[in-house]
Amino acid sequence: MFSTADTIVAIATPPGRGALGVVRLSGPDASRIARELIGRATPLVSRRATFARLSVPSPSAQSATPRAMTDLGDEVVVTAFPAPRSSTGEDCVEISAHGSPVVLAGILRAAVGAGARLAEPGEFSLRAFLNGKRDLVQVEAVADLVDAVTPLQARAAFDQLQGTLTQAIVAIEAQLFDVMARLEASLDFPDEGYHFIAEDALGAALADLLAKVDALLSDASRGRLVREGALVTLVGAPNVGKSSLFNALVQANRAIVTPVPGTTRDLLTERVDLSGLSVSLVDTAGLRPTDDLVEQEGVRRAEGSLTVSDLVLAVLDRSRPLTDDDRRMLESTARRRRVVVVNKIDLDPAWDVTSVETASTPVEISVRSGHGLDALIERVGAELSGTPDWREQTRITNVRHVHLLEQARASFDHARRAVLESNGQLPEEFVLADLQDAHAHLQEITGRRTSEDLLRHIFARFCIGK
Ligand SMILES: Nc1nc2c(ncn2[C@@H]2O[C@H](COP(=O)(O)OP(=O)(O)OP(=O)(O)O)[C@@H](O)[C@H]2O)c(=O)[nH]1
Ligand SMILES: [Mg+2]
Repeated sequence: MFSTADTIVAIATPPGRGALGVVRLSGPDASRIARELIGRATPLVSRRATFARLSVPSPSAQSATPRAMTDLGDEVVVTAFPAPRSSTGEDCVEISAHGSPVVLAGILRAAVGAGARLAEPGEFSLRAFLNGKRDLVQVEAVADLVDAVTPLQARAAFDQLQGTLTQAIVAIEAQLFDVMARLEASLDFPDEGYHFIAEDALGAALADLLAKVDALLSDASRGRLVREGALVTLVGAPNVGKSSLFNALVQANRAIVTPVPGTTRDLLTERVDLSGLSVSLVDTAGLRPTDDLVEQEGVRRAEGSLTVSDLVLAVLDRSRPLTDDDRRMLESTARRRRVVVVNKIDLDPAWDVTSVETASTPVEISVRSGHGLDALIERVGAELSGTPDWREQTRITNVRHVHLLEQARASFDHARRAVLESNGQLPEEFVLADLQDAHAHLQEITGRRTSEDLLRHIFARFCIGK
């Protein structure tokens, strides 16, 4: 996987037909191969789009048929990006053809015939990383940007691509490096008995490093939520309007809505962008004791979904008196992360919302009039992220990064405790060892220290052509 001596080729655009399709070549022979495909003798002009006619042999061309008859042709635009100013840091050529799968496959085949090798998933990004064009955080951000399904996800990924996380980590590293250098100097000249860093200065430096790591980690849960989304389940007694709310939030007439209690029997799941958060929303059967076998199974599934979800929307109907089913539902969801939703406020109230004891204020809505739905979406975001500012910039979203930062934090904490408990006998060697550990974890985030296994794991989730 890690050979970079050869020239790789892949279709960079999604499978299927389209107005345009792009084939990308990277490696020492990229230019020569591209010129063979368009029958050009002179070198391609660097970074200039060149119109050309493509002629590649069709796969079905038999020696009996005159070749020209079955050749695949197209009008293409070829652009060469010589090393090192290219996305991979190697010689790259992009061929924009019309988005015909037959033509694109023909270009691939012809490129392989001319000496290129089909790229593995993520191999272009891997080369960019190995050639120092991007660090690991940035190549992971490219993958996240491509995979983003909400604008907020795309923005968080783009920020990381621009280096927000990398800069934060580089700043921590620079400070850490200074402390490590002083400790090393103290250890190198033990006879003089001179300490290049005083105990209290060391304690303060470590406290500062910890604070910086904590600041990064503090938006990690929000970042993870932005990147990975959440599971939100609608529960409630029959007929309170769960399916109506589900339809309103997914903005489609997905679930059956009727005045008959017990309409929904099965779980219904839809992915929805709730103000930037990617939420898998689940509609469930109304919770009530029943002899109906089908409904029993529906209730069982509803309870199952409730236990695995990140947030529960506990729906009540204000237009009819609360029932035992409502109370049981409130009871069974009380210890979960939940928002109590009071529906049908367009009708006359049958009970007072303040009479129900809930940890946080219920959100009053009417699905029929649309009243309160925006407020509900805000609450879902705030409740899931634990902050009303969940749209703020998130510097860290990836679990791998969070995990490594937590390890770095543990090493800093260990070092600081050793300093605090030293009583004038500073264990410089141990503190230095802890700081070296922390440094190693930080370097693993940006990829300055990586194992082949880790790289294999990261790039395996990329698609071909990336
Ligand atoms: N007036 C009024 N009626 C509503 C509102 N929301 C839902 N309804 C009505 O309430 C009835 C039940 O709605 P559903 O969405 O099917 O309720 P549900 O909770 O999914 O019911 P089950 O699937 O049986 O558990 C339907 O007749 C809806 O039109 C609302 O905000 N105002
Ligand atoms: Mg329903």
